[in-house]
Amino acid sequence: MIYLRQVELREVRLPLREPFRISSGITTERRILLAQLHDADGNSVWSECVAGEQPNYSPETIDTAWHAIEQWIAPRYVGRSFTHDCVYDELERDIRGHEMAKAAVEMGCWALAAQQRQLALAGLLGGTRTEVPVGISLGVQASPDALVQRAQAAHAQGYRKIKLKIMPGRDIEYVAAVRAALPDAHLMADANNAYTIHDADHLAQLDAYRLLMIEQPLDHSDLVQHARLQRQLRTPICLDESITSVQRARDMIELGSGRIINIKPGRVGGYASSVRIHDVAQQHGMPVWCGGMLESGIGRAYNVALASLPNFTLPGDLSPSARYWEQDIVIPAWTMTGDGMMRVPRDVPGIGVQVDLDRIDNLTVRRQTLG
Ligand code: OSB
Ligand code: MG
Repeated sequence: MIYLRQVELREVRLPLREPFRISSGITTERRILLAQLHDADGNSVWSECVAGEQPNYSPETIDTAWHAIEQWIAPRYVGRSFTHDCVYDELERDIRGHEMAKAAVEMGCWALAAQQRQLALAGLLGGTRTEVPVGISLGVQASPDALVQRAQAAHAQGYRKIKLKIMPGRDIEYVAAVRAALPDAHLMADANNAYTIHDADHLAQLDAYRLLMIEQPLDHSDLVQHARLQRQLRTPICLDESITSVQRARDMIELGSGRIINIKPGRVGGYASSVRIHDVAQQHGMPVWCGGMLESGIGRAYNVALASLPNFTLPGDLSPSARYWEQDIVIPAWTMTGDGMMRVPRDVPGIGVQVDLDRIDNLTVRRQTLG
C-alpha cells in the first residue's frame, strides 16, 4: 500500500541542442512538468509529464496537465492509502482523457511502490532485459542532404534504428537519399498524421526503400483508414497517436490497422495500460517498441524500464541524454554503447538514477505543493 502524503509540481525549462521538427510543429525548448511524490514513510520519487507546450501531438499541453493534476488527479490520492496498480483504472472511471497528466502521477506511484520494496522499476514491471536497443528520431530537415548527414552520423554512433520524420513535400526524395547513403541501416519513417487515404498511391512509393515501418501516416484518431491503407502497402504500418488505450490496441488488431505498436506510457495513461497493450500485442504476435517525447533523464528512466519487457523487440526512441541536452537533470546521464544499447538499471531501487536537485532548483520557473 502507498500512503501518499504530498505531491510537488514544478516546471523546468530545458533548451534542446537542436530544434526538433515534426509535420505539425517545431520544438526548440522543452517546458517540462516534473512531479515529486512523497509517501508517509519518507520515500520520495520524481516523475515527468511528457505533455508538450503546444497541443500539436495530442490535445494535452503542460498547462492542461498541470491543471488536471492539481484539480482532479492529485486530490484523489493525497492523504489516502491505495495500491499502485489500481490507479489507472480508478482514474479512467470518471476522468476522460488527460492521459499524460494521469500517467505522470500513476507512474510515480509505481516508482514509489518499487522504492518501498527496494526493487528496480524494471523488476517491479516484470522486465526481463538487462539492456535495450536504442533508435534515434530525426526531425524534418531543410534538405535531403541535411537529413543524410544526420542519418550517417547516427549510424556511425551505433543507433540500431533511424527514424526519419516526413511530411508532404519532404518525404520520398528524403527517404530515397538516406537509403542510398545507408543501404543496410534499419530505417523507418514517421508522418505524425500528415497524410490522408487519398495519398495511398504516393505513400506506396515508400515500399521501394525497405523501411521497417511507417508510423502514423493518417489521422491521429483513425483506425479504419489505416486498415485500408495497410492493405495497399507492403511496408508495415506502426500506430502511435491512434493507440490511447488497450481497447484501441484491440480494435487496431481486429481491424488490421497496422502491424506494430509504438507504446508511449504517457500517451496511454501510464504503466498499467502500457503493460496491457504490451500483453495484448504479444498474444497476437505483434511487436511493440517504446516511443519518446523528448523526455528529460527522469522520463527516460521510466521508458527504459518499460522497454525491458519481453515484447519490446524493436529499438525504442530512447536516445541518450547528450542527443537532446547540454546537460541532463539526472546523474549519471543516460548513455549508449557503441553498438546502440542502453543499460537497464536493475541493481538500484526505484527509477535507477539520481536527480540533480541543485540543477532542477536553478531551472525551476513554477512550483506548487499539493497536500
Ligand atoms: O511522433 O514519436 C513522435 C517527439 C515529440 C512528439 C512526437 C514524437 C516525437 C519523437 C521523439 O519522435 C522521439 C524522442 O523522444 O527521441
Ligand atoms: Mg510518432
